[in-house]
Amino acid sequence: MATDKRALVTGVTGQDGGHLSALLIEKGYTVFGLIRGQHNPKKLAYQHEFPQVTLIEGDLTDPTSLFRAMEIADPDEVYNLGAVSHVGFSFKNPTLTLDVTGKGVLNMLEAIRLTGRSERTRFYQASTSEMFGGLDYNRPGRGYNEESLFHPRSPYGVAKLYGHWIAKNYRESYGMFVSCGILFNHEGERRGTEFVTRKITQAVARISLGEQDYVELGDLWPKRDWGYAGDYVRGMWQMLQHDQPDDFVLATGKSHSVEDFLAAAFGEIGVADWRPYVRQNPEFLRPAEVDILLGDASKAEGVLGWRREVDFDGLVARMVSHDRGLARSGG
Ligand code: GDR
Repeated sequence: MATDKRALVTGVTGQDGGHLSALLIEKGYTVFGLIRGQHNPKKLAYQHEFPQVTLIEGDLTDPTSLFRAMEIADPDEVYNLGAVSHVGFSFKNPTLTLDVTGKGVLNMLEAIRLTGRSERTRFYQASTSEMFGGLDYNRPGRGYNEESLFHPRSPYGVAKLYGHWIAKNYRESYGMFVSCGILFNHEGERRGTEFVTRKITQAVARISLGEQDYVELGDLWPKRDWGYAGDYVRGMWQMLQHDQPDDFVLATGKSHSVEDFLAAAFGEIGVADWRPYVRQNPEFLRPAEVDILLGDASKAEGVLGWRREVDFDGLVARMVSHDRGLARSGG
């Protein structure tokens, strides 16, 4: 598919950045990625996988670097995926989280506006189901949708809520094409091993080869609406191709506990009783927990025609199989 479009992706070396880079390259975009730090250990692997992408050194907390990135990339579309994105980490680094995950959105929007690109450049903001908080009083039976009440439960969720509202404010104040994807948890083989799903599938793979005895986790009862990241980046792209900027929930409409994920992942290696392989470590407990997340993606399905290809069982099978392959090859 030929296009002359140019895209700038922040958080390009993260899970979604990888999936989105592949999608945009396939669609013929000229892709630029913002990369942070004097020495970023992820840079080499990213460049090896995506040599077509031009990396620009910059940081969401440094507005001048974002102005520079705007001049170099001159993008039709900006996907703001960069963030401090680990909820547990955000409790230990709340100020950094605010600066990157919250104020970083404002810095990026200002870089678009003040370099005269408000009319041309479309902006995607990576909003999150963590803004809802999963509490009894605001938890709809059919799942959270775009109208649901927010009640974030972590410094990460609070910072993301600022990012969400400043993005909407720029849409309303300056008429910019700004769309927010309120994405529920999305996982896969590119997921960082600090997140619970990949931590489990990596451990299951190693346990199956006798290389690890058990995995240490926090609470096992929280429930999440887990989808496949590859399906979700297609939704991000669709949001920016739509004729109107808007907000959309992406979710599966099914919720599973961490225990359910453990059972499914150990099931993949023929282990019915996973309990002997799991220990609780208080280090992984959070000062406030989000109990249950369930999303209702009817709007994205109806308006954008968004569809998912991978379900919960398919997701777990895919991740375990990938991690077994990696473990066998010594990865
Ligand atoms: P989450 O994802 O906080 O939902 O945010 P995560 O995988 O970190 O946690 C999911 C649930 O598992 C529980 N848990 C553990 N979590 C981690 N990371 N490590 C453990 O050892 C562990 N044990 C139990 C957690 O307490 C939680 O209840 C993710 C991130 O990608 C966000 O950036 C994104 O916005 C949301 O998903 C949607």
